[in-house]
Amino acid sequence: KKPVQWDPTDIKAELLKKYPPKVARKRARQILINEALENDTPEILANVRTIPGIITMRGCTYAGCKGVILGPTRDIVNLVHGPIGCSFYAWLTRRNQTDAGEDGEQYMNYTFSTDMQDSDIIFGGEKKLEMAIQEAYDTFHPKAIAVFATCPVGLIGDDIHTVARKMKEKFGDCNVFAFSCEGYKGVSQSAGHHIANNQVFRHIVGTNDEPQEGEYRINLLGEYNIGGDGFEIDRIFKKCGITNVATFSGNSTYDQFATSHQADLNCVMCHRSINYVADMLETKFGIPWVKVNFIGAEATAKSLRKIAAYFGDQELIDRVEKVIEEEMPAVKAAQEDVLPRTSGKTAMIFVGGSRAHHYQELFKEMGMKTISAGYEFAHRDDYEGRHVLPKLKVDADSRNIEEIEVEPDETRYRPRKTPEELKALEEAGLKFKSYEGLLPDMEEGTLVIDDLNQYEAEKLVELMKPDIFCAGIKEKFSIQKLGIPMKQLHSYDSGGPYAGFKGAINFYNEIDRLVNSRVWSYMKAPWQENPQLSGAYVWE
Ligand code: CFN
Ligand code: HCA
Repeated sequence: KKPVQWDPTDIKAELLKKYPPKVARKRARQILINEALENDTPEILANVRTIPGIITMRGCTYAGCKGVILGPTRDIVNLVHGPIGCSFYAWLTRRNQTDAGEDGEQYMNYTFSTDMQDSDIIFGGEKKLEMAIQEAYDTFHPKAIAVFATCPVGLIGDDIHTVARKMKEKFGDCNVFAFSCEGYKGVSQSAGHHIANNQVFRHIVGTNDEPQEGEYRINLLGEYNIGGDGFEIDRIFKKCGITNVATFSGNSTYDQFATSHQADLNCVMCHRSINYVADMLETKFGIPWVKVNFIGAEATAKSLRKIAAYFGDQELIDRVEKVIEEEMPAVKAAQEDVLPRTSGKTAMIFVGGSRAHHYQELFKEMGMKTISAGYEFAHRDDYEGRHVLPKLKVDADSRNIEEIEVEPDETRYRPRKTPEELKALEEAGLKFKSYEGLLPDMEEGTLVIDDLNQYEAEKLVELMKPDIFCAGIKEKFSIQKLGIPMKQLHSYDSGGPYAGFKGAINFYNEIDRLVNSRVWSYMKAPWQENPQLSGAYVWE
């Protein structure tokens, strides 16, 4: 292939060429040529409705609530009120892993559904829901049952909250609560995260004051144990002597949520999905939060140092350094092995609301450059790397979502550090409520695209020919048919973990195999069979 240095302006124009003028105007604001300069890059339009007719990569509000936030909890029965398809297609496909622990209580492998039929739509489904809750209770006697609304439930007006309340009172020893997370609400999964966070906070967080054991107590917010990521992070925490009170929500239990207000620090991994809980825990219980990232070996080391710096104990600081020293040689060896084969290669990442940023770290460690990336549903603050810009307070997707008022709970409010201590930590470089964003972290001239769609994905690959394309299952096969290796960064295909030190090694090896496999050269992409247009992006 003949190397050509593409001008990102041309690429953008090519992507927009096929659209009618009105669509092109809107998409133009969601496709941005990054200037990578502090705030000089124009604003990106994000968290807005997908134009009907466009085949988006996004999911729905129900997916964000039931699938993303509550799905990975292991001892809450997650009961879907709706047609069976909504349950079936969410059944273990996200690959959030579980370990039943000592109590053995875990319902993740089941799919609980009311299996709504036409007659339930016509005559109402509340009775059926009540029976399903009763059946789940009689069979399993769980600590809690969560009920999720799907689109038809909202349309016919079943009152799931009243049913839940009635059953909770009837049982006495089982918390039953419901989520109005109909798929059509909001503009993406993001609305579902918000709805889930609100209800988890209202119904579970802070309900158990029984003192918890352990030193250096943190909560890990926004880590879902995909491919066992959470297990690797917990392994590292344990080695460092850091107590993880609750993960929101990978392999979590009801009791972990209930006692999470006893932690001293919240570590936020995926800001997009869980920032609401971080804010509410801070307001009500005075727990500060810092942003962490365990994707990438360097990022992992940096995050561990951040946690140690917060607690400030020399013993912890030393132990963290020792763990980094012990883990790094294997990481470096794997890096050195792959670098000659991976350096200079290019990647594209289009996933969710945080991984399109986090995974650039891992590619950098392999000498690879991310030439184009974007989120499906992130908000502008995720792109820009700021926590809730004042002018962004009203999210497009919060039009349907109640804002819950949270007041400081003076009786249980426990300032972890004095304001002076927090200020001193900030001055020493520990930033609270802050995180790096995708735009400032990406290089100048890279293309940042919000809510990429089927058509643009194929066009982008055709024009820029990356060495690897990362997205989800809907994109996988159409991209592979273009002769480009495709890695799922949602479910990790069948791989993982990729977090932490061991995860980084797994990732280097897998990507090395993918970008250097000769199998792709046997494919004939449409532009090879009909070569009117040819070129590749070269990284100088
Ligand atoms: S595990 Fe997370 S990391 S929670 Fe979120 S924004 Fe989804 S399910 Mo898919 S892989 Fe993805 Fe992120 Fe946070 Fe996963 S990038 S889209 S809603 N996501
Ligand atoms: C969701 C879940 C998803 C989908 C992944 C994919 C996940 O948004 O409904 O498209 O492959 O990670 O499982 O994001």
